[in-house]
Amino acid sequence: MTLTLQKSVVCPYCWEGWEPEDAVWVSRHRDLRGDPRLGVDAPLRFLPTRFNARGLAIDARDQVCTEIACPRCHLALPRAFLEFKSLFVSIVGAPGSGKSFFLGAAVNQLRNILARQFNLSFQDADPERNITVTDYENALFQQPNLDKPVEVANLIRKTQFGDGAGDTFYSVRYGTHERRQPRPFSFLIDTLPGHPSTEKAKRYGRIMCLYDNAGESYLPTRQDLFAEDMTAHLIRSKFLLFLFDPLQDMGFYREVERKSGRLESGVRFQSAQYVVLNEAARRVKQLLGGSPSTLHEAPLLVLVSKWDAWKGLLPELSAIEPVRPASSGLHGLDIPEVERASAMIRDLLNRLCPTIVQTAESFCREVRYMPVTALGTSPRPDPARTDSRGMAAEVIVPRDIHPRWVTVPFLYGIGRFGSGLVPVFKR
Ligand SMILES: Nc1nc2c(ncn2[C@@H]2O[C@H](COP(=O)(O)OP(=O)(O)OP(=O)(O)O)[C@@H](O)[C@H]2O)c(=O)[nH]1
Ligand SMILES: [Mg+2]
Ligand SMILES: [Zn+2]
Repeated sequence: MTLTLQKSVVCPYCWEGWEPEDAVWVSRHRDLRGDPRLGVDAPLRFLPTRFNARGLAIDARDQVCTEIACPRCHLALPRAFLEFKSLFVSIVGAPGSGKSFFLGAAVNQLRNILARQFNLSFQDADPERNITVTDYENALFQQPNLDKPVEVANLIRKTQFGDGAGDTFYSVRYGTHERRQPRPFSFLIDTLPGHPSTEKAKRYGRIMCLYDNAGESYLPTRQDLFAEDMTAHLIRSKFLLFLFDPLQDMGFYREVERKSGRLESGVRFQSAQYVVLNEAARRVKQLLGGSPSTLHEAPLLVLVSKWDAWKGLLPELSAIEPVRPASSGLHGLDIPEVERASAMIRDLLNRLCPTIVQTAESFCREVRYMPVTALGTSPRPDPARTDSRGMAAEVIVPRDIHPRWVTVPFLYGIGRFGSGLVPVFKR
């Protein structure tokens, strides 16, 4: 099979654009070590002059190489990046807002519904890095005993800073200067036979790169030299996801409590969440160099998390995903339904925590609001177990986990920026 290469590749770590022929290769022979960017133990990167019959480069000690790397930052990347366009997506949210749970639930559901309803394959483009998400998925959906309550806080650990195998960044040296480059989770979304786009010669597939930071990276008070490096993906993203946790918002929480009585014990009020969104907006505007009043062009999807706990506030909002069968036998996203939900949630937020709406709408030109719940069922306190603060720990029965609307933000984004991969219904 002949490969069709992209005209230009954008590195998912440093965002430098380059042509596929400029890719450097990663040496295989164990004696070929030492790289100015990645350190003395990293395999040597080289521009090949010899290839084998399968087009794989041969290193200076005659070993056949399989890995390529970015010519600028020297980080290895899957070869699929040479063949498919990428689609960058940033996830922003305060610590504990539910980003990791959401990601685990969304990726798991995308694996199922994209094939079944949209004739698309959804595969790990970088399985090594994606292990973290796979672990989230396993925690949520592969518990050995479906009926034994599990402590929610132990299901998925807090996202850490770090540069181990499954961790969030790489350290790269540019002369005397060190940078931290975030490692996205990456997924190859491609058409399966029967998808309307496969009839055309062009390649429609996309590599979706998801950047998930620890919530702390967005706190303006954090004295982190690298926070800006770690969040520079914001300006590359086609769309931005902001996870807003209504249970960490005093005004919203009080309303939930008023409507549904006592809530879970795990609630923590941290600093106001608009601060996190504001900090993301400030960095985007600073990096793009425009005036602070210019609105950013990428759509912002404000995802109001933990819907299971606040669904009583908007009983008319349907838990059924806004996905409808189309005449082609495939499914499409029902945009009017998404807009209707967005308008309802905007009204609710405007009433209970208007600073979120104001901050979002002074950041991006287009803002949509969506409900999401990774669990679908609210955890309950188990008096027999105590958490680290000595309170009754929150537990959930694995069989009761039913995520809602978690794929909608991705279907919406892929529908808009994935050139025909996901059909949409308009009014
Ligand atoms: N009720 C409810 N609680 C949830 C849901 N998703 C997450 N939580 C709770 O929120 C906590 C934090 O969720 P995480 O996904 O770890 O939050 P995060 O945004 O990744 O946090 P950092 O890694 O600290 O940035 C979890 O321990 C759960 O207790 C949900 O869908 N419903
Ligand atoms: Mg996390
Ligand atoms: Zn690079």
